[in-house]
Amino acid sequence: VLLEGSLRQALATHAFVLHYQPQLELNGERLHGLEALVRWQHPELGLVAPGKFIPLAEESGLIVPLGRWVLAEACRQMAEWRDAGLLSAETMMCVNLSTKQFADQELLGVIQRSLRESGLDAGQLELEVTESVMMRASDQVIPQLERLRALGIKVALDDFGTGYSSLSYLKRLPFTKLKIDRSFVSELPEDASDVAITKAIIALAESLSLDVLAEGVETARQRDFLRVHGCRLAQGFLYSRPLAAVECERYLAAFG
Ligand code: G
Ligand code: G
Ligand code: NA
Ligand code: MN
Repeated sequence: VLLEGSLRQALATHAFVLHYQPQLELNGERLHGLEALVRWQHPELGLVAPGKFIPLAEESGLIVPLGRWVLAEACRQMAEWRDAGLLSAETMMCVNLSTKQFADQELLGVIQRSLRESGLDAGQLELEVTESVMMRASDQVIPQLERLRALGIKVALDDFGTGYSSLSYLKRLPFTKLKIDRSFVSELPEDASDVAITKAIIALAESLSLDVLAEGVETARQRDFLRVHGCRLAQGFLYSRPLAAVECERYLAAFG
């Protein structure tokens, strides 16, 4: 079992790595961005997926120092690839933030330091939050999001449609992108409800002037459906699984 002690030790021994999953424009298939996804290089278990340790990291509060490392490493890597000419200054680096990190008073300072130390432009950083963040949308979250937006950082609402959010939050919170959860994408275009829900989310994004990305795109039929219905961006195994840094470098080099 994965225990808090070993998680703490993993942080101290730098046993975490980031993988990167490409996000593409559906029209023309240009690279839009990379989503950073953390893995744990466990001495016995090998590469451990975040689903196995992020919940524990959240419960124990270790998500805060782990999240700081993720932010610093993602920014550092992105600036390195930019300087090597492997991607443009418009390509986004997308980093997942858990709700607990939003309660961290130092979050803004941590992000600013990651940008300053890496030399990455704030406009190239996007934070992904889930709808659970909006449950706390009262006092802390809105000002926190507004400060991030004021720095030029983008904020995506992840796994959209699966949480307990009210649509009124979309009006009040300064998001820049909706990510359509992959549970709505997996049975496109056969499932009539998923078709209706996906079209509705795309229309909602458009009318609120938000960018929109479909997650979990695995087939050409899903891609074609999304493209025809005006979804701008996609991410999924059809394009690429999440890649280790060295693999991602090769992917970027081949992309041109
Ligand atoms: O890579 P994988 O599909 O196993 O990721 C599962 C989930 O783990 C992702 O959907 C994401 O929400 C979460 N996750 C991955 N990396 C991070 C991270 O760096 N920070 C946080 N808070 N969550 C992450
Ligand atoms: O939304 P979140 O950040 O939690 O999801 C990212 C996770 O989804 C990653 O762990 C990644 O491995 C997984 N993922 C990415 N693309 C696909 C896909 O096309 N199909 C499936 N089933 N999972 C995917
Ligand atoms: Na995400
Ligand atoms: Mn997601």
